[in-house]
Amino acid sequence: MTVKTNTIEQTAINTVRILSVDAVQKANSGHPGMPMGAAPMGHVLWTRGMNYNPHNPHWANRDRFILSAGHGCMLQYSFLYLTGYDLSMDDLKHFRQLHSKTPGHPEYGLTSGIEVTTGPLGQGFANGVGFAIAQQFLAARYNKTGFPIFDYNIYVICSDGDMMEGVTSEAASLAGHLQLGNLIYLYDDNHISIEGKTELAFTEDVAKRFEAYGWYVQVVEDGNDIEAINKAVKNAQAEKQKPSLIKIRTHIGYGSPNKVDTASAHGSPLGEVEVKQVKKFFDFDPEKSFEVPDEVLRFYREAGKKGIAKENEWNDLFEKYKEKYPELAAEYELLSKGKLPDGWKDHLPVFKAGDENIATRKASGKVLNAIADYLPNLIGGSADLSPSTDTELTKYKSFTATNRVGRNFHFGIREHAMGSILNGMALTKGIIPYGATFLIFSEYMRPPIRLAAIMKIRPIIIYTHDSIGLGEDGTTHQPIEQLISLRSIPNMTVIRPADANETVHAWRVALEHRDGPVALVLTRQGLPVIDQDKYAKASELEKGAYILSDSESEPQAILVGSGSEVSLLIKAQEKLKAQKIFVSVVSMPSWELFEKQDNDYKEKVFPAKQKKRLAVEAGSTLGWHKYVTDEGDVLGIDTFGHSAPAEDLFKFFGFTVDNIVEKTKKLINKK
Ligand SMILES: Cc1ncc(C[n+]2csc(CCOP(=O)(O)OP(=O)(O)O)c2C)c(N)n1
Repeated sequence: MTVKTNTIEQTAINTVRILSVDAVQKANSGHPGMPMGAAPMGHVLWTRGMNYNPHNPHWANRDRFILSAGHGCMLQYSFLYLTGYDLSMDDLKHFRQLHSKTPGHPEYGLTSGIEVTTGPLGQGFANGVGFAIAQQFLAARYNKTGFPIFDYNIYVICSDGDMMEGVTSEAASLAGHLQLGNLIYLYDDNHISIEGKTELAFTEDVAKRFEAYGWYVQVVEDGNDIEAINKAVKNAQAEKQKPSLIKIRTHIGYGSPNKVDTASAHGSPLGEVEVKQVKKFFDFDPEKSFEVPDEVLRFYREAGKKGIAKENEWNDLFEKYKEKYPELAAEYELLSKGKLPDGWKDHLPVFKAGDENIATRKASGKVLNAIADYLPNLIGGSADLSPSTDTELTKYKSFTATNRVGRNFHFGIREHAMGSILNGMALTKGIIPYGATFLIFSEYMRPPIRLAAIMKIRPIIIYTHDSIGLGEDGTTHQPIEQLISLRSIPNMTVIRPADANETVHAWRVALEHRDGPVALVLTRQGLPVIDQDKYAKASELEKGAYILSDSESEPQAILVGSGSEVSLLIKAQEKLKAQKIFVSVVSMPSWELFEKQDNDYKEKVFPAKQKKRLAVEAGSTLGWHKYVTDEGDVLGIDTFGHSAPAEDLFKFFGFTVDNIVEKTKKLINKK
């Protein structure tokens, strides 16, 4: 702890340190150590490295900044305030308080200038790769000679914790492979995490590891040396082929005489006495809190203002672009507002009853390929399962290191990173990303799904092989509790269509959806196409649940189900009718869409006077009692599956027309 100079830049950096320390102390909670060590690298980014305009945080060509080590968010909040974003000193003083703009970890949509919600370590790191892919795609589609409309970079500050998480390895491996030279990551290498020195559990050579991934790695030995950091950032900006990692040796709690380089600087306030010591160390008044010298505020505000001119220049460029390439410009303007081109829905396929059975995964593939030409921003792929999930856009090429207009993505067998990357893509205006795997492997990507739900962003996730219906692969691959588990995530929309035409409308709903991720849950096995002339129209799917087949007279029971089980319900209804027992059949592809309907509609589908309701779904019974009530019954699966042909499994678990008929009769006769 020897570096002490009194240049304006040093005072500015120390102001950030002290603001962070004061805010954590006032909140009596938070992480002071990380901002104290990382303030110089932040300073370089916000004053020399990044293009941003605090007055328009949505400028399309701004550099993106992600604080993957979200716990250190006072670093980011300090810079946002100081450079002139819509964040006040008062907001800093309300750090971590109810309804403040300065929550315990950065939250997208809440605070101006926060590009993505971070906190679970590794996520921000992997989100950055999604942002980088999206930038490359936009650049390849829209940039023209003399018109570098999209040439921004993605800057990430990440920590030891980020480096230890598995999702980071997945994402870094893919980023190296794809040669995402627009990634510039600064690694806050402070050798300390919560339990103490990182060497307790983490001794690998991170630089060598990233070199092996194909990254351009630079090492800065002194995290206080802003000229060295600046030089490394400039080198990284010049490197267009490889993603950059700048490993910067810092000291957690720098400036705190008793806590520097210790875990006690990580996650709790330094304490009143130590805070005064810190201020003395940096030549600040120990009796004052939240002190920002005028010249420091001026300095950072000036740095922020440079962005206004930069954006103005870009706006002029875009105006000229509009004149020269009116169609492309109009397309981007439309798509970036989240709108879809007119007429795309006219190309949705219609499947005919009587056609041969078709798996909903196959139907989904046909939908995707039918609309791909009309939705140029719909891009995605799978985690090495595109033949099984039917997600290839057959007329289009793959997105690779040398072909950035490709629309098929090969995420590799990296479900977790795929989820996080989709989030980064979904956060880039003008892109609609989708990703696919088997429903069982939603387990490998829950953290990013949950974050997408928190952020209310809309990646589309295709989950196939949705039940015991996948057959012989057996217990490990057969989802049981996954449907209810996904349904339990707030802001998540799960849709499990009953046939090919419901799948068409599931896609329509997903593409028009806002405010949260959508999972399309699809079968491996073929299903009959339900006759839309005889039964209700599949477009009713948008209501989440609808009377697919009404009963001829007052129903004695309601049969409700989703996905592959719905056709069984129709057959059971017919069999019961032959015995003069009348029931209605409700198709319920999405609980969440149904919950959005008004009470009158809900009463129509599930009349209060008819509580003899049987739910049938090849998954956990948990949750269905909400719809069938205590008086109803559920045919589901509350054990794990078995390895066997699908038909044998459906029989074994009781998903047969005869069993449904029997269960319905029992329910009707129950007193
Ligand atoms: C996935 C995940 N696991 C655990 C945590 C809890 N946690 C917060 S910070 C941290 C480690 C801190 O070490 P480091 O990343 O080096 O940050 P620093 O100590 O430098 O602030 C942990 C385990 C988390 N935020 N995310």
